[in-house]
Amino acid sequence: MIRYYTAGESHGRSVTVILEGIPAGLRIDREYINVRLGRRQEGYGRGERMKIEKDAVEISSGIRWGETIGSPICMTINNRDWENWKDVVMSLDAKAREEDLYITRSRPGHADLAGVLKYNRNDARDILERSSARETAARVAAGAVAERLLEEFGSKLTSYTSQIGKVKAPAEGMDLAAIKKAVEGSRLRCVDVELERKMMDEITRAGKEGDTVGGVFTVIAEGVPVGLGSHTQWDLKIDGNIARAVMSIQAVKGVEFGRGFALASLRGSVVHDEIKYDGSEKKFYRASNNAGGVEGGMTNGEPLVVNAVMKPISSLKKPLRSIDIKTKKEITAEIIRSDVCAVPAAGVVGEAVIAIELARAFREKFGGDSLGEMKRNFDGYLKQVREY
Ligand code: EPS
Repeated sequence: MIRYYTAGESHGRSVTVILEGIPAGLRIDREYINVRLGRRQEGYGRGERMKIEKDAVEISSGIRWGETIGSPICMTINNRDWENWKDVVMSLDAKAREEDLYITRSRPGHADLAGVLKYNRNDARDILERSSARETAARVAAGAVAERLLEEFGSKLTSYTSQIGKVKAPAEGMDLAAIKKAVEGSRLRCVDVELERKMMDEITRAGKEGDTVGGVFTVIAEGVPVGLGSHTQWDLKIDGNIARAVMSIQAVKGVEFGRGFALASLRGSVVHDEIKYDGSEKKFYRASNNAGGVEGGMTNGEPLVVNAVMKPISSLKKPLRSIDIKTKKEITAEIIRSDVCAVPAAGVVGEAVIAIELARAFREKFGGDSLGEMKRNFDGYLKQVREY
């Protein structure tokens, strides 16, 4: 089974991921992972921190001579900023403690308050360091390996920014290749140059006002075979597992498949995707894709389309009212260096976590300790579907 754990604080030495269950014999190099790490760092609206970091992965296990060997893959991304924090704020040494540095003015919308109460801490830094979206660098590294595995089976993914604030930029009528081409040169991973400018204006305005702005990112996967996931048990349903993975991305507050919440106001007769059959390809397909590629907890062979809402970041330059956790007095919340908008980065993370969920479903369905074994099983299944 594919599973992973991350570790690391935002201003600690590094973030790390241990990824298990990738079959032996998958070719992968660091550059493939680093390109994706670089993408996660981009985007108009990021703060000063991204000028400090230049994320690159160090691999300490699981890969030998450019190939996976079936053992857990351990990957680390060092935090360059740690140099500025290691002696005092993030020191491991008890003698470095400075109570004057405690963060007690918890930010509305952040993990600060629930975290200090739950873990019985006096300094919200003990919470915010780990709840920080810095952790997502580790998930992108794991996602890159998963994406490499999916490539071997003809499945491809990308993400784009479909909304920033009030500006919407759908990729209607565009396939994955066209989306990929459009977003790679864009500072917001937006498919339309004119709308991208409007999105940038939204971010500039919010930043000038000491505010933040959220949006929606979309992840699309093509070439996903029919039958990943299962209708037979709640925790085998692929949409459930993908939704959980995407919801776990920092600041995501909603996930939908295909037309999602818009389906509420439509009749069944216009919602459900009619079934067709292509005799020459020997393939069932759908006349539309309102379901976003999943029915009954299983992929149906159409592109997987997932949208996720990212709330505006909760660290504000013009802070909201709050209560000091020490004095219990009304104050304004802590002002912390942060981003004005990180929706494009969240899209790259969305891509990564969905790649991991798809890879997990592949491994569950096709088994195999080596890539060759997995491919034989996959080819046998495709034959069964074709000859149905
Ligand atoms: C974050 C705050 C900012 C972001 C950070 C997430 O960091 P800092 O407090 O150092 O300015 O830049 O994101 C990253 C470091 C990253 O790599 O994405 C937060 O509070 O969540």
